Amino acid sequence: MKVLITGIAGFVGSHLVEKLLKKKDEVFGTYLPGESLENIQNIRLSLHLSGCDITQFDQLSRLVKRIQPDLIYHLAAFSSVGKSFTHPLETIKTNVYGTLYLLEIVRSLKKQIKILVVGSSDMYGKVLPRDIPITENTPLSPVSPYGVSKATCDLLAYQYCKSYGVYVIRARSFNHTGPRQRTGFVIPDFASQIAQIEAGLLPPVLKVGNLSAKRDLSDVRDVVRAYVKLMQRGKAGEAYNICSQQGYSIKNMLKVLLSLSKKKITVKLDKKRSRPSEIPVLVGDNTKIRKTVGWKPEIPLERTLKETLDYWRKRYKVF
Ligand code: A2R
Ligand code: GDD
Repeated sequence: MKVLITGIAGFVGSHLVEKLLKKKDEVFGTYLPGESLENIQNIRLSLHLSGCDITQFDQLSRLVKRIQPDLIYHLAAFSSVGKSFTHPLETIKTNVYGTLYLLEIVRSLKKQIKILVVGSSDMYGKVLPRDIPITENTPLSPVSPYGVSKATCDLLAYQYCKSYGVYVIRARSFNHTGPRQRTGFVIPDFASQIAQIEAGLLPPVLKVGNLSAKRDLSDVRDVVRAYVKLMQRGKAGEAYNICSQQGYSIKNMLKVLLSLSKKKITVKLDKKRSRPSEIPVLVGDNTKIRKTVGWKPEIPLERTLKETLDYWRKRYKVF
């Protein structure tokens, strides 16, 4: 199989490519020219890498036509919900146009190519308490530029499948974390500060944003396993929640991370980390993917949090 991953050097892309190489797939990947390739430095020689800005139709078109992949995992995106509030244009341009261009390029090719479009639970937005856990039929009510962009990509994927017969599978991923996720997301934000405090690089004060939100958090390695299974068994045009079906408060996740450190650390609210509109609860129902694709999460949250903290400890040379 010739597989193309857009956004291969990002957090999820770097875990997905490791999994695909074990399956002996031939992997092609795109990165944004200028971005760091650190996440994939150990496997670079096993891949075909190309710089490509997905907002440039001609670049993307030349690349896909040259590779002629059988499968495309579309991960490249502006991925931060928090930053999307201050960068709405860049968010919409990258996510909506990038996805639309890819769908349009695939539509124009004679070859049948399967695409997995990676969406987000953020597209569900502020759901009513009676709609928790969220199923794939819950209405989309996004409240961030990022959520709007991902809702649009999800609908474009649906329309390209129904109108033009493009084989698109719509993944709706809830929160996921693990080693290599960069700061700007809650777990690396907390874990990187703890590691810096342990290394003596920061005073023992951990800055946090809103701790009352509840999220459904999975391990990135479980999530990439879901992507591979969806590519094998997912139905064209269908949407699938990828989630643990467990709601964890951010406060409790912080408690677990702090309990893994011997340092006495105080917690301080940093108003700059709050958002103009916050989704209080995002917990998904994973019945559909369990029943139709045969996926379930396997890695316990405690292990994910410990391995993420250890990743940051290694970066700051705590050990
Ligand atoms: O932002 P950078 O320089 O790290 O590059 C990101 C890349 N990217 C692009 N690639 C091509 N053309 C663009 N215009 C463009 N803008 C950004 O996509 C990064 O390497 C990759 C996305 O990876 P992460 O930001 O690490 O996100 P993550 O967590 O791997 O998310 C994968 C997918 C995304 O669609 C998220 O929205 C979704 O899962 O949650
Ligand atoms: N980033 C961050 N940093 N968030 C914090 C902090 C902090 O210091 N303190 C509290 N939070 C809260 C946020 O306000 C939010 O309620 C929650 O922690 C999770 O924030 P993020 O980790 O930034 O994730 P997200 O839920 O906004 O978005 C992530 O999950 C989506 C799937 O639901 C991202 O990974 C998206 O790309 C992904 O699509």
